[in-house]
Amino acid sequence: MNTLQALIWDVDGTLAETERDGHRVAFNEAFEQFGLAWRWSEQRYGELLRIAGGQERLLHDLAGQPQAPSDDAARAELASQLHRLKNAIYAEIVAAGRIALRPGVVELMDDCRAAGLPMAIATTTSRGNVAALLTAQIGACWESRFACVVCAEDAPLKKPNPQVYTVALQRLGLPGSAALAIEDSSPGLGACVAAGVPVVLTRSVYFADIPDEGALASGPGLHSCSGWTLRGGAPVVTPGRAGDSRVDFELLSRWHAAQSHQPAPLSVPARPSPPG
Ligand code: XBP
Ligand code: MG
Repeated sequence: MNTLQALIWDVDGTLAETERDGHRVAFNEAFEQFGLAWRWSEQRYGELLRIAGGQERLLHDLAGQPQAPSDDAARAELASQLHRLKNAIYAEIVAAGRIALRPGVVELMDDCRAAGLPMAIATTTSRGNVAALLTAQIGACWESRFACVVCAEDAPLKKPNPQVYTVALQRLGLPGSAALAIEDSSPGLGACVAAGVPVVLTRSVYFADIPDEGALASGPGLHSCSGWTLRGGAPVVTPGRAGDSRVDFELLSRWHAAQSHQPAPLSVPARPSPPG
């Protein structure tokens, strides 16, 4: 049997709902400080989230903004400056404790610690942003909870490219099949599938309706087993277990073990086309 040997966490959307009230608000504040006239609405930001990576997202949008410089190099420089400022503002927002971890996250982290299961982080965002969020939510020694923390600086090819997961697996010294990832988005799902890491989808606000093709299981959050579906239609919970209990270490281990008995099923989900 293929035993679960590590749990790999995505950050934005999975550990916390950071996008709408964190990154988006910080981007808009950066536009304002730069004297730029446009702002990203909640809906527009949702469309732009199909592009992973804040700077890449910004560059994509700038290409269609009449006010932005027409020269490529000047646009790239503006994107870089705006992104730096956005990250500083974002760090202030999360350091102030304005964005909480999603329900069930801390409990599952505690389960893993109690069970001696190594945890890792694999994210498209920067180390500074992760540190700001987790220092505020877990404490100054947050990093000691993780066997490795792989961020944009370590893996510049953004999800759905599998790089961030292949680097995490290298550092963990594990094949993908021995780990389990928790993700919230289409790019995240695509990265896991391409890296051969079984993945559980905890749907976030901006990715509430995405297809779960390639995911081992998908559901609304770790705080409860209700609303979850398992690949192949297997029962989510085992007999004798309360249906409203949370998604805990034992349940994840069972799901992971069950999928390792199934024939290799994963197909790469179609990559959504960039927003117009
Ligand atoms: C989600 C992302 C990130 C954030 C913004 O990352 O795509 O780009 O939206 O962060 P995750 P940056 O892999 O954690 O879901 O501006 O630092 O890129
Ligand atoms: Mg995410």
